[in-house]
Amino acid sequence: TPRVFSGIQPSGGLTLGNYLGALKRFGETQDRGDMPTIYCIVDMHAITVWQDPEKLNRATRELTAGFIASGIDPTKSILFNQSAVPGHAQLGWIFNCVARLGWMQRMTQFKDKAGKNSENVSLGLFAYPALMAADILVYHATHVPVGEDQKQHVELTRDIAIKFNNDYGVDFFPVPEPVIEGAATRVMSLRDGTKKMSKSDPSDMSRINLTDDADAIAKKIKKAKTDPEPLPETLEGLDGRPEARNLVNIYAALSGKTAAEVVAEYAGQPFGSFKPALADLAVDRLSPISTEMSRLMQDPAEIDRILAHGAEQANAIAEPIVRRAYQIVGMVGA
Ligand code: AQP
Repeated sequence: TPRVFSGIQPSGGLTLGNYLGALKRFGETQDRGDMPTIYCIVDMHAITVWQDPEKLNRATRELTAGFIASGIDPTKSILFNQSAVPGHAQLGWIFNCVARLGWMQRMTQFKDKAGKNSENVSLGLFAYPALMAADILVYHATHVPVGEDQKQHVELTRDIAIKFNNDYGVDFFPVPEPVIEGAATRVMSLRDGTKKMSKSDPSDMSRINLTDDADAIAKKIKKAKTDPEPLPETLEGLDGRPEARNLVNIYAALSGKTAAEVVAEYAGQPFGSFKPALADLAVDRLSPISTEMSRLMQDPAEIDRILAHGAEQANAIAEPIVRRAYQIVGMVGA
Protein backbone atom coordinates (compact mmCIF):
# COMPACT_ATOMS: atom_id res chain seq x y z
CA THR A 1 0.00 0.00 0.00
CA PRO A 2 1.33 3.44 -0.90
CA ARG A 3 2.37 5.70 1.96
CA VAL A 4 4.23 9.03 2.08
CA PHE A 5 7.02 9.84 4.54
CA SER A 6 9.31 12.86 4.77
CA GLY A 7 11.17 14.81 7.42
CA ILE A 8 12.94 18.06 8.21
CA GLN A 9 15.69 18.72 10.76
CA PRO A 10 15.10 21.15 13.62
CA SER A 11 18.61 22.52 13.13
CA GLY A 12 17.72 26.20 12.82
CA GLY A 13 15.04 28.33 11.22
CA LEU A 14 13.20 27.30 8.07
CA THR A 15 14.25 28.77 4.73
CA LEU A 16 12.40 29.44 1.51
CA GLY A 17 14.30 26.37 0.20
CA ASN A 18 12.74 24.15 2.88
CA TYR A 19 9.34 25.68 2.14
CA LEU A 20 9.37 25.29 -1.66
CA GLY A 21 11.39 22.06 -1.76
CA ALA A 22 9.54 20.36 1.07
CA LEU A 23 6.80 21.94 3.21
CA LYS A 24 4.62 23.39 0.46
CA ARG A 25 4.67 20.07 -1.36
CA PHE A 26 3.99 18.12 1.85
CA GLY A 27 0.76 20.10 2.22
CA GLU A 28 -0.22 19.56 -1.41
CA THR A 29 0.44 15.81 -1.12
CA GLN A 30 -1.68 15.66 2.03
CA ASP A 31 -4.51 17.58 0.36
CA ARG A 32 -4.57 15.29 -2.68
CA GLY A 33 -5.64 12.67 -0.18
CA ASP A 34 -4.68 9.67 -2.29
CA MET A 35 -2.03 8.38 0.15
CA PRO A 36 -1.60 8.54 3.92
CA THR A 37 1.06 11.13 4.84
CA ILE A 38 3.56 10.93 7.69
CA TYR A 39 5.77 13.97 8.42
CA CYS A 40 8.55 13.96 10.96
CA ILE A 41 10.71 16.49 12.76
CA VAL A 42 13.99 14.60 12.70
CA ASP A 43 15.59 15.72 15.96
CA MET A 44 17.91 12.69 16.06
CA HIS A 45 19.38 13.76 12.73
CA ALA A 46 19.82 17.31 14.01
CA ILE A 47 22.21 16.21 16.78
CA THR A 48 24.63 14.65 14.29
CA VAL A 49 26.00 18.18 14.58
CA TRP A 50 26.07 19.54 18.15
CA GLN A 51 22.91 21.46 19.07
CA ASP A 52 22.36 23.63 22.10
CA PRO A 53 19.69 21.65 24.04
CA GLU A 54 17.45 24.64 24.71
CA LYS A 55 17.65 25.74 21.10
CA LEU A 56 16.84 22.21 19.93
CA ASN A 57 13.72 22.25 22.08
CA ARG A 58 12.66 25.57 20.66
CA ALA A 59 13.54 24.68 17.07
CA THR A 60 11.49 21.48 17.32
CA ARG A 61 8.40 23.39 18.44
CA GLU A 62 9.01 26.15 15.91
CA LEU A 63 9.35 23.62 13.12
CA THR A 64 6.10 21.98 14.22
CA ALA A 65 4.48 25.41 14.00
CA GLY A 66 6.09 25.83 10.56
CA PHE A 67 4.58 22.57 9.36
CA ILE A 68 1.10 23.50 10.56
CA ALA A 69 1.34 27.08 9.25
CA SER A 70 2.37 25.70 5.85
CA GLY A 71 -0.80 23.63 5.64
CA ILE A 72 0.03 20.32 7.30
CA ASP A 73 -3.09 19.45 9.27
CA PRO A 74 -2.34 17.13 12.22
CA THR A 75 -5.80 15.60 11.85
CA LYS A 76 -5.03 14.61 8.24
CA SER A 77 -1.29 13.84 8.44
CA ILE A 78 0.71 12.18 11.19
CA LEU A 79 3.07 14.87 12.56
CA PHE A 80 5.59 14.03 15.29
CA ASN A 81 9.23 14.16 16.34
CA GLN A 82 11.53 11.28 15.55
CA SER A 83 12.99 10.67 19.02
CA ALA A 84 9.49 10.04 20.42
CA VAL A 85 9.15 6.87 18.33
CA PRO A 86 11.82 4.29 19.31
CA GLY A 87 11.44 2.30 16.09
CA HIS A 88 13.61 4.79 14.16
CA ALA A 89 16.68 4.06 16.32
CA GLN A 90 15.86 0.35 16.57
CA LEU A 91 15.63 -0.16 12.82
CA GLY A 92 18.50 2.31 12.31
CA TRP A 93 20.85 -0.10 14.09
CA ILE A 94 19.82 -3.00 11.86
CA PHE A 95 20.46 -0.79 8.82
CA ASN A 96 23.88 0.26 10.14
CA CYS A 97 24.68 -3.44 9.83
CA VAL A 98 23.12 -3.78 6.37
CA ALA A 99 24.64 -0.68 4.73
CA ARG A 100 28.24 -0.87 3.52
CA LEU A 101 30.99 1.55 4.49
CA GLY A 102 31.72 2.23 0.82
CA TRP A 103 28.13 3.34 0.20
CA MET A 104 28.35 5.90 2.98
CA GLN A 105 31.70 7.17 1.75
CA ARG A 106 30.09 8.11 -1.55
CA MET A 107 27.48 10.40 0.01
CA THR A 108 28.10 13.91 -1.28
CA GLN A 109 26.26 15.59 1.61
CA PHE A 110 28.61 13.92 4.09
CA LYS A 111 31.62 15.05 2.08
CA ASP A 112 30.24 18.62 1.92
CA LYS A 113 29.38 18.78 5.61
CA ALA A 114 32.51 17.06 6.88
CA GLY A 115 34.78 19.09 4.63
CA LYS A 116 38.50 18.52 5.02
CA ASN A 117 38.21 17.84 8.73
CA SER A 118 36.34 14.55 8.53
CA GLU A 119 38.32 12.97 11.42
CA ASN A 120 36.50 15.26 13.77
CA VAL A 121 32.84 14.94 12.77
CA SER A 122 30.47 12.67 14.67
CA LEU A 123 30.03 9.05 13.73
CA GLY A 124 26.31 9.89 13.57
CA LEU A 125 26.87 12.34 10.72
CA PHE A 126 28.48 9.53 8.74
CA ALA A 127 25.71 7.04 9.55
CA TYR A 128 22.96 9.62 8.91
CA PRO A 129 21.69 8.01 5.68
CA ALA A 130 21.15 4.63 7.42
CA LEU A 131 18.97 6.32 10.04
CA MET A 132 17.16 8.14 7.25
CA ALA A 133 16.48 4.78 5.59
CA ALA A 134 15.00 3.59 8.89
CA ASP A 135 12.82 6.74 9.11
CA ILE A 136 11.27 5.85 5.78
CA LEU A 137 11.15 2.06 5.95
CA VAL A 138 9.91 1.79 9.54
CA TYR A 139 6.56 2.90 8.04
CA HIS A 140 6.97 0.86 4.85
CA ALA A 141 6.71 4.22 3.09
CA THR A 142 6.74 4.11 -0.71
CA HIS A 143 6.92 7.81 -1.65
CA VAL A 144 9.41 10.32 -0.26
CA PRO A 145 8.89 13.96 -1.29
CA VAL A 146 12.24 15.77 -0.97
CA GLY A 147 14.35 18.48 -2.57
CA GLU A 148 16.95 17.55 -5.18
CA ASP A 149 19.72 17.53 -2.54
CA GLN A 150 18.21 14.47 -0.82
CA LYS A 151 17.95 12.31 -3.94
CA GLN A 152 21.16 10.41 -3.22
CA HIS A 153 20.01 9.56 0.30
CA VAL A 154 16.69 8.16 -0.94
CA GLU A 155 18.60 6.08 -3.49
CA LEU A 156 20.70 4.70 -0.63
CA THR A 157 17.46 3.86 1.18
CA ARG A 158 16.44 1.84 -1.87
CA ASP A 159 19.78 -0.01 -1.79
CA ILE A 160 19.33 -0.78 1.92
CA ALA A 161 15.79 -2.11 1.39
CA ILE A 162 16.96 -4.33 -1.48
CA LYS A 163 20.01 -5.62 0.41
CA PHE A 164 17.98 -6.40 3.54
CA ASN A 165 15.43 -8.33 1.48
CA ASN A 166 18.22 -10.22 -0.34
CA ASP A 167 20.34 -10.92 2.73
CA TYR A 168 17.40 -12.46 4.58
CA GLY A 169 15.57 -13.92 1.60
CA VAL A 170 12.39 -11.97 2.29
CA ASP A 171 10.17 -9.54 0.45
CA PHE A 172 9.65 -7.35 3.49
CA PHE A 173 10.70 -3.77 2.83
CA PRO A 174 9.21 -1.86 -0.12
CA VAL A 175 11.69 -0.03 -2.37
CA PRO A 176 10.65 3.63 -2.02
CA GLU A 177 10.66 6.33 -4.71
CA PRO A 178 12.00 9.86 -4.26
CA VAL A 179 9.36 12.38 -5.39
CA ILE A 180 11.18 15.44 -6.70
CA GLU A 181 8.83 17.70 -8.62
CA GLY A 182 7.82 21.33 -9.11
CA ALA A 183 9.58 24.51 -10.18
CA ALA A 184 11.87 24.80 -7.16
CA THR A 185 13.35 21.44 -6.26
CA ARG A 186 16.67 23.17 -5.67
CA VAL A 187 16.41 26.75 -4.43
CA MET A 188 19.81 28.42 -4.63
CA SER A 189 21.55 30.96 -2.40
CA LEU A 190 20.63 34.58 -3.17
CA ARG A 191 24.35 35.43 -3.07
CA ASP A 192 25.65 32.55 -5.21
CA GLY A 193 23.51 30.79 -7.81
CA THR A 194 25.67 27.67 -7.67
CA LYS A 195 25.19 27.02 -3.94
CA LYS A 196 22.00 25.68 -2.38
CA MET A 197 20.03 28.01 -0.10
CA SER A 198 20.71 26.64 3.36
CA LYS A 199 19.79 27.43 6.94
CA SER A 200 23.41 26.97 7.98
CA ASP A 201 24.93 29.44 5.46
CA PRO A 202 26.81 32.05 7.54
CA SER A 203 25.31 34.88 5.46
CA ASP A 204 21.72 35.70 6.36
CA MET A 205 21.48 37.64 3.08
CA SER A 206 21.88 34.33 1.22
CA ARG A 207 18.48 33.06 2.28
CA ILE A 208 14.90 34.03 3.02
CA ASN A 209 13.78 32.74 6.40
CA LEU A 210 10.12 31.91 6.93
CA THR A 211 10.23 34.24 9.93
CA ASP A 212 11.59 37.24 7.96
CA ASP A 213 9.32 40.29 7.90
CA ALA A 214 8.22 42.06 4.72
CA ASP A 215 11.09 44.59 4.85
CA ALA A 216 13.73 41.89 5.24
CA ILE A 217 12.29 39.86 2.37
CA ALA A 218 12.17 42.91 0.08
CA LYS A 219 15.72 43.91 1.00
CA LYS A 220 17.16 40.44 0.43
CA ILE A 221 15.51 40.10 -2.97
CA LYS A 222 16.57 43.59 -4.00
CA LYS A 223 20.18 42.77 -3.07
CA ALA A 224 20.09 39.28 -4.58
CA LYS A 225 22.94 38.71 -7.01
CA THR A 226 22.01 38.88 -10.71
CA ASP A 227 23.82 39.53 -13.98
CA PRO A 228 23.36 42.80 -15.91
CA GLU A 229 21.17 41.26 -18.66
CA PRO A 230 17.38 41.64 -18.65
CA LEU A 231 15.09 38.59 -18.47
CA PRO A 232 15.39 36.50 -21.63
CA GLU A 233 12.70 35.91 -24.24
CA THR A 234 12.75 32.14 -23.73
CA LEU A 235 13.68 29.60 -21.07
CA GLU A 236 16.86 28.65 -22.95
CA GLY A 237 18.04 32.22 -22.39
CA LEU A 238 18.56 31.31 -18.71
CA ASP A 239 21.29 28.79 -19.57
CA GLY A 240 24.56 29.76 -17.90
CA ARG A 241 22.74 32.34 -15.74
CA PRO A 242 22.24 30.50 -12.42
CA GLU A 243 21.21 33.55 -10.39
CA ALA A 244 18.63 34.67 -12.96
CA ARG A 245 17.28 31.14 -13.26
CA ASN A 246 16.97 30.86 -9.49
CA LEU A 247 14.85 34.00 -9.18
CA VAL A 248 12.62 32.86 -12.04
CA ASN A 249 12.19 29.44 -10.43
CA ILE A 250 11.32 31.00 -7.08
CA TYR A 251 8.73 33.22 -8.76
CA ALA A 252 7.29 30.23 -10.60
CA ALA A 253 7.05 28.05 -7.49
CA LEU A 254 5.46 30.80 -5.38
CA SER A 255 2.94 31.75 -8.06
CA GLY A 256 2.09 28.22 -9.20
CA LYS A 257 3.19 29.03 -12.76
CA THR A 258 5.83 27.25 -14.81
CA ALA A 259 9.24 28.87 -15.31
CA ALA A 260 8.39 29.19 -19.03
CA GLU A 261 5.24 31.17 -18.21
CA VAL A 262 7.17 33.49 -15.92
CA VAL A 263 9.82 34.11 -18.58
CA ALA A 264 7.12 34.81 -21.17
CA GLU A 265 5.44 37.29 -18.82
CA TYR A 266 8.62 39.26 -18.00
CA ALA A 267 10.52 38.79 -21.29
CA GLY A 268 12.98 41.61 -21.92
CA GLN A 269 12.32 43.36 -18.62
CA PRO A 270 15.24 44.34 -16.39
CA PHE A 271 15.72 42.70 -12.99
CA GLY A 272 15.10 46.18 -11.57
CA SER A 273 11.43 45.66 -12.31
CA PHE A 274 11.24 41.88 -11.86
CA LYS A 275 12.70 41.95 -8.34
CA PRO A 276 9.99 44.18 -6.79
CA ALA A 277 7.32 41.95 -8.34
CA LEU A 278 9.06 38.91 -6.87
CA ALA A 279 9.38 40.61 -3.47
CA ASP A 280 5.66 41.45 -3.44
CA LEU A 281 4.77 37.89 -4.35
CA ALA A 282 7.09 36.44 -1.70
CA VAL A 283 5.71 38.73 1.01
CA ASP A 284 2.16 37.90 -0.05
CA ARG A 285 2.78 34.13 0.17
CA LEU A 286 5.11 34.01 3.18
CA SER A 287 3.74 36.58 5.61
CA PRO A 288 0.57 34.60 6.46
CA ILE A 289 2.85 31.67 7.30
CA SER A 290 5.09 33.64 9.63
CA THR A 291 2.08 35.26 11.32
CA GLU A 292 0.51 31.86 11.91
CA MET A 293 3.82 30.46 13.20
CA SER A 294 4.10 33.22 15.81
CA ARG A 295 0.50 32.64 16.87
CA LEU A 296 1.06 28.89 17.30
CA MET A 297 4.31 29.46 19.18
CA GLN A 298 2.37 31.26 21.90
CA ASP A 299 0.97 27.93 23.06
CA PRO A 300 3.89 25.48 23.32
CA ALA A 301 1.84 23.07 25.44
CA GLU A 302 -0.60 22.66 22.55
CA ILE A 303 2.31 22.00 20.18
CA ASP A 304 3.61 19.34 22.56
CA ARG A 305 0.16 17.72 22.64
CA ILE A 306 0.04 17.62 18.85
CA LEU A 307 3.49 15.99 18.71
CA ALA A 308 2.62 13.45 21.41
CA HIS A 309 -0.57 12.47 19.59
CA GLY A 310 1.33 12.13 16.31
CA ALA A 311 4.00 10.00 18.00
CA GLU A 312 1.34 7.64 19.29
CA GLN A 313 -0.11 7.20 15.79
CA ALA A 314 3.35 6.78 14.26
CA ASN A 315 4.36 4.24 16.87
CA ALA A 316 1.28 2.15 16.17
CA ILE A 317 2.52 1.69 12.59
CA ALA A 318 6.24 1.39 13.36
CA GLU A 319 6.15 -1.03 16.27
CA PRO A 320 4.91 -4.16 14.46
CA ILE A 321 7.23 -3.46 11.50
CA VAL A 322 10.26 -3.24 13.82
CA ARG A 323 9.19 -6.38 15.63
CA ARG A 324 8.88 -8.29 12.36
CA ALA A 325 12.27 -6.97 11.15
CA TYR A 326 13.91 -8.16 14.40
CA GLN A 327 12.26 -11.58 14.01
CA ILE A 328 13.56 -11.82 10.44
CA VAL A 329 17.08 -11.00 11.64
CA GLY A 330 16.82 -13.70 14.31
CA MET A 331 16.48 -11.77 17.54
CA VAL A 332 14.98 -13.84 20.39
CA GLY A 333 12.08 -12.17 22.17
CA ALA A 334 11.08 -9.97 19.22
N1 AQP B 1 17.66 24.96 -1.10
C1 AQP B 1 16.74 24.00 -1.11
N2 AQP B 1 15.95 23.82 -2.20
C2 AQP B 1 14.99 22.85 -2.22
N3 AQP B 1 14.78 22.01 -1.19
C3 AQP B 1 15.55 22.15 -0.09
N4 AQP B 1 15.58 21.48 1.09
C4 AQP B 1 16.53 22.02 1.88
N5 AQP B 1 17.15 23.03 1.25
C5 AQP B 1 16.56 23.13 0.01
C6 AQP B 1 14.71 20.36 1.42
O1 AQP B 1 14.18 20.58 2.70
C7 AQP B 1 13.98 19.31 3.33
C8 AQP B 1 14.53 19.32 4.71
O2 AQP B 1 15.90 19.57 4.75
P1 AQP B 1 16.65 19.30 6.13
O3 AQP B 1 16.34 20.31 7.13
O4 AQP B 1 16.43 17.92 6.57
O5 AQP B 1 18.14 19.31 5.78
P2 AQP B 1 19.00 20.06 4.80
O6 AQP B 1 18.74 19.57 3.42
O7 AQP B 1 20.34 19.84 5.33
O8 AQP B 1 18.50 21.58 4.92
P3 AQP B 1 19.41 22.84 4.98
O9 AQP B 1 18.52 24.02 5.01
O10 AQP B 1 20.44 22.82 3.90
O11 AQP B 1 20.08 22.71 6.37
P4 AQP B 1 21.60 22.66 6.74
O12 AQP B 1 22.13 23.99 6.31
O13 AQP B 1 21.59 22.47 8.23
O14 AQP B 1 22.21 21.53 5.99
C9 AQP B 1 14.60 18.26 2.44
O15 AQP B 1 13.58 17.63 1.69
C10 AQP B 1 15.48 19.07 1.52
O16 AQP B 1 15.62 18.46 0.26
